Amino acid sequence: MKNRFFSHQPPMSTTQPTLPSSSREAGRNIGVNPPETALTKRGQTRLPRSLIMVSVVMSTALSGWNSPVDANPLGWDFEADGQPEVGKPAPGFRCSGNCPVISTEVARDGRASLKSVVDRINSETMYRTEVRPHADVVDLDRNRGEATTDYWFGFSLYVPSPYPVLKNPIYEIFFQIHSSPPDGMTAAEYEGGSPPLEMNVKPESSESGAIRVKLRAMEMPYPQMIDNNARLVFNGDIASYKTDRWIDFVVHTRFDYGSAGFTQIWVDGVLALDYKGKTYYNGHGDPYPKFGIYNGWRTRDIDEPVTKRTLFHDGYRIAWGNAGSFAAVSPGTNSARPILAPVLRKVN
Ligand SMILES: [Ca+2]
Repeated sequence: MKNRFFSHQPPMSTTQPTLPSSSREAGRNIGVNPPETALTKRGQTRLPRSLIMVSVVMSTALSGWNSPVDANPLGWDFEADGQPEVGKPAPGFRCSGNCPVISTEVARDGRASLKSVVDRINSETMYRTEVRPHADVVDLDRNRGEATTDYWFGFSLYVPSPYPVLKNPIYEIFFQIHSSPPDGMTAAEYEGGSPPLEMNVKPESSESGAIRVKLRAMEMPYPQMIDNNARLVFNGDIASYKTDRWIDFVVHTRFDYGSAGFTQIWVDGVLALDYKGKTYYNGHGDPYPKFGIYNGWRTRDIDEPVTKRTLFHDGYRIAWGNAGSFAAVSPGTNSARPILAPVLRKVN
């Protein structure tokens, strides 16, 4: 397992260049203004597998997410039998703050994506609209000294314009890996802090900006009692973005507070971050992934002309161990084949 990180073939040279540019563009455009004929054709070719997946989804949903379905990679395309439940939260997830909802305004694949809105004035929670997979669906593991599982996350992000620079700039997280309390400890007792991995949009105009990544780790024993800045092991802009287009991300990481850790991030198929070193908090519980939008608006009454932020996510995949690879989770790779509907990994 230790050698996997070094022995797998470089994704850039194996997957992305082999994608026909037309299929990539088709993936990007479908759902923005989907021609009826294209949709019909797509639906027909996908039908048999879709039916199988729907039956799996229905049986698992009805049984309370405890069906003995075991899948790796896990995937969500935010569709349901080609009939997205617009305005509803996505099945298989739990909301953190406000609920992101399924939308057909834009889609990376299929007809729908997940829309996350934070409205500082009108949202019930003014700073957070995120989802995380149910704990019995995704169960990540940290390195406890012998485990060396590495994880792959793939998703596509759409930043709609205008997405203006804030008068009072603040973090705007669209994907994060969060830590959890040490085994046996309640959330109330937990000295947690900022996420070990966070990915932000940092607007530089209403139509463009930077992808800012922060990685945090702590090697000393829990409780560390140091501030979030002291935990930073990486803090930088890894890529730029433009609004009104899908941006494909692949994150490959191993959660470790020592030398076995690493984090690689590809943006649109280009390796934009290749970090080696500690990636997690010693003594904390297992990590979990979240996405949506999480910013720092803590009061509704501030001098900030921008009152609302909207982001879209689609083509979300998680893979680990031997099933993990760039191709297994990359939205670009997946545009050529059906993405799994919500499935379960764990029994009990
Ligand atoms: Ca979709």
